[in-house]
Amino acid sequence: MFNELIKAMEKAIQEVREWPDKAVHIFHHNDSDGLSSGAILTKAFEREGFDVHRFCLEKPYPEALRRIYEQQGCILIFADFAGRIAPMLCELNRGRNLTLILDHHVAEPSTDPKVHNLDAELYGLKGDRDITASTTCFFFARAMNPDNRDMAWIAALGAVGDKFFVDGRLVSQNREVMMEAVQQGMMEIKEDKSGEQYFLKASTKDIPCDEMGVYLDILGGAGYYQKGPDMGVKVCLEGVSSESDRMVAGLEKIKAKAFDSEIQRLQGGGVKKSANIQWFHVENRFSPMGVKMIGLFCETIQDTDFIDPQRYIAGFQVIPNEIPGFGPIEFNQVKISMRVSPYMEREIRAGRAMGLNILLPEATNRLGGFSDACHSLTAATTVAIGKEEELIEEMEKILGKQ
Ligand SMILES: [Mn+2]
Repeated sequence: MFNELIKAMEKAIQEVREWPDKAVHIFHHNDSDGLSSGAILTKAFEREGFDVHRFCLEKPYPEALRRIYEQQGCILIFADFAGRIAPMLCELNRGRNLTLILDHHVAEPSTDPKVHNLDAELYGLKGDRDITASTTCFFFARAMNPDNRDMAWIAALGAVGDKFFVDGRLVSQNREVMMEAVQQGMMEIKEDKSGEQYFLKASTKDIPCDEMGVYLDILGGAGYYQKGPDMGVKVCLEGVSSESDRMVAGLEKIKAKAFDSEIQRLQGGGVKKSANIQWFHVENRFSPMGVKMIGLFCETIQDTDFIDPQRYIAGFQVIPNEIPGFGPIEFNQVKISMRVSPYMEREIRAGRAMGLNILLPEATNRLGGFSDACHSLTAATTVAIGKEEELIEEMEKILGKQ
C-alpha cells in the first residue's frame, strides 16, 4: 500500500518536472507538523531550482482557496490539510493548475487528473498512527531527490509534534524516519518506563523533541500574525537561535497575559449557559495571536472550578480579516472551539453523551458554516459573525432530539 503511495508521488513528481512554470506555491498548516512539512517542501523545491512561494494557513478556508484558484498554470501544493476537501479543490481547479496534496487527515479521492491527492489515508495508512504530513513530505522529497534524505530529522520532529504514539513509541513510517535521523546522528532515543523519549542532537545540548513541538506550536499559533510561521520554518531548517528563543519568550508572555485576563473575566460571570452548553466569546481580545488560541484556551480551563463539568464547553474568537502573505480577505466569521471536562469525556467515550464530531458539524451545516477537523472530544468550525447564539440553539435542538 505504501509502495502505491510512493508510485503516485513519483508520477506527480514527473508532472511537476514537465510543468512549464518553474515556481511552486506551497500552502501549509501552522502547527509543528505543518511547519516541518513547509520546511521540507521549501528546501526540496529550492534544491530542484524552483522559485518557492510559501504561505502558512491556519485552515484551508474556502475564501482563501477561491483566492488561490484565481491563478492559472501554477503548481500548488497543500501540506497537512486539504486531503478531505480534495473534491472541492478539483471543482475550483478544473484542470487549470497542477495541484498536489500531501496530507494525513481523513481523505476523499480526487476527481481531477491535475489534482494529485497524495494523502496517505487513501493508501491504507492511518494518519493518526502511522504517518504525519511531515513524514509524507519527507518521502515525497526523497522520491524527488535522494539528497533530501538529510531532512529526516525535520520529518521526525513533526511526527513527535503531532503526538501519535503506540505504547509511547512512534510506529510505521513515522518510526522509519526517526530511525533514519538516528542513523544520521541527528536524533537520539532514550527508553523510559512510559516508552521512548526523542532528542534532537543540537550543537550545544540535546533538546527533547516534545519541547521542540511546543516551541514550534507557539511560533505558528500564538505568532501566526507576527511572522511566527516564518521563524518556525527557519527553526526547522537551521535549528533554534537566540532570535527564535526571544520570539518564543515574547509570545509566551502575550499568551499568558491574554489567558489570565480572560480567566478573570470568566470567573466574574462571563460564562453563559444553555441547557447542555456553557459558552463565552473572547471577541478580538486574543489578538494579535492566531485563532488556534481559542482551542488552547478551552483546554486550559476545561478542568477548572468555574467550568460546569456536566456541560459542553464552547469558546468563540473573531477571525481576523487577513491572511499573512495574502493581504486583506473578508471572512467576517467567528471560530468556535469546543472541548469537554474529564466527566463529559467519560460520558462521550461510554456513548452516554453525543460526541462533538456529530454535534458541532451538524449545527454548523444548518447555519451554512465551515467544518474542518472535528473529533469526538475536540472540535472547531466557523460561522458568520452574529450567528453565535443561533449556533448554540441549533446544538441544543440536536441534543434535545436524542
Ligand atoms: Mn498533522
